[in-house]
Amino acid sequence: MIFLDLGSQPLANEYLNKKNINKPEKKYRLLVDFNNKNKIVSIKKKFSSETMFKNNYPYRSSMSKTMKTSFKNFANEIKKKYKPKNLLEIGSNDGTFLKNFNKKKSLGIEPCLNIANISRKKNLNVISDYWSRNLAKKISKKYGNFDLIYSANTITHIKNLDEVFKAINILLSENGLLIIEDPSLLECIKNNTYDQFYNEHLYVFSYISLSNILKKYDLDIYKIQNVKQHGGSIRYFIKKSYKIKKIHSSVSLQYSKEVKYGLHKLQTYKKFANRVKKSKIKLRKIFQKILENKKRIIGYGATAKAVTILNYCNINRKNINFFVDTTPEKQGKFIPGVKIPIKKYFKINKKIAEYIFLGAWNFKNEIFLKEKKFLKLGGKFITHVPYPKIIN
Ligand code: DWN
Ligand code: SAH
Repeated sequence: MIFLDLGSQPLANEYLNKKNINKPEKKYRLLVDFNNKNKIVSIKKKFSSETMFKNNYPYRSSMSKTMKTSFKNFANEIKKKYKPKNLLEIGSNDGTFLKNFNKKKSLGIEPCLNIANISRKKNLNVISDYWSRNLAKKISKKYGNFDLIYSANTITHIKNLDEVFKAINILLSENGLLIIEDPSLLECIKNNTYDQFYNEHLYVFSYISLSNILKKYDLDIYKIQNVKQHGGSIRYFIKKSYKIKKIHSSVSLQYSKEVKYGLHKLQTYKKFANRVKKSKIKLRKIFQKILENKKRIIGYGATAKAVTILNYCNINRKNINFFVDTTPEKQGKFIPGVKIPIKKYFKINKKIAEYIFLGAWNFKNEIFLKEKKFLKLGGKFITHVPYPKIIN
């Protein structure tokens, strides 16, 4: 049942350049669906990995200190607690997580060649291919099976989940541990972060929906960790069903939180959709007022998420003069759909703009620290999370 219509959207991460900015852009209707049987929340139009993840992918995990630190800390926790004899990461990107492990005992899967090559420069062992049973069989022949398989913000990007988990079962050792880390649907719905929905996020998992999916593959979640990354994510600790000794209390706690909030009911998503419509009206009003007062706004963090917001709320370069971003692959380009230019990051001061729109709201604390002078001198931030407001 479709519960949210976020309008006609371009593909996020398909940044425009001076050559193609006036050419027609590929667009699709961003419709969000709730399946009342398996409780999965997904976007209706599911693009293939090959369409979205090519050899010019513009996202690097290492562009935020928050993610570098969280991956480093979690890697240390894994080494200490589980002492895996080897480790496979699906969606290893630029190696920000993988580089914390012994290079001879770890392997990354990263289909985007430009990003995979950044990992290879760190002497990491990375295969540039899309996750599949064929690939798993090839890896199994060469490396055998894996004690620990980790995947963050990737499995929700892959259309065919049946293929994903059948391939994982080929490689996961008998007592192996699978850890999946993804944005929490509960946090997304509670905080009205509707920008978590875009073409790469084919799914946004809840414990309820992921546990329903895993049942078909004799895999069970035996522990949950709620973490702050990306506006609130969940780490699911998963083992082969018949190998589980004890289900951790964090699982029943997460289940009851999700049921209490109503993640198993269509009504909850209809209420969310109403809040999203109100959020759009309120955010537009904030921008309108600032412009009437002849103040200037720039954007901070040209995120994939921001593409949804800006195109849904029709906020373009009349409202935001430009975005700053630390990612080399995004600088000098334009945000898809709304065509707002993206500049190389520089320290913001009030001579440039009085307001900053938080595209990367999930890194608010890191950004406020970096721009504390701007705030101290009276600069203000605009955010839509959990509702549109000005932060000073
Ligand atoms: O799921 C995904 C997540 C992991 O990353 C992918 N589908 C694509 C991507 O989504 P996103 O673009 O919404 O992710 P981030 O991590 O919220 O993007 C942050 C952006 O902000 C990056 O382009 C880097 C930039 N940034 C910056 O310019 N200055 C970030 C920080 C912290 C900063 O200080
Ligand atoms: N794990 C990193 C990167 C997440 S971005 C982090 O959490 O920061 C999503 C990553 O998944 C990209 O690097 C993309 O290339 C990769 N990816 C997308 N589809 C994939 C597929 N079918 N198989 C393997 N990796 C894939």
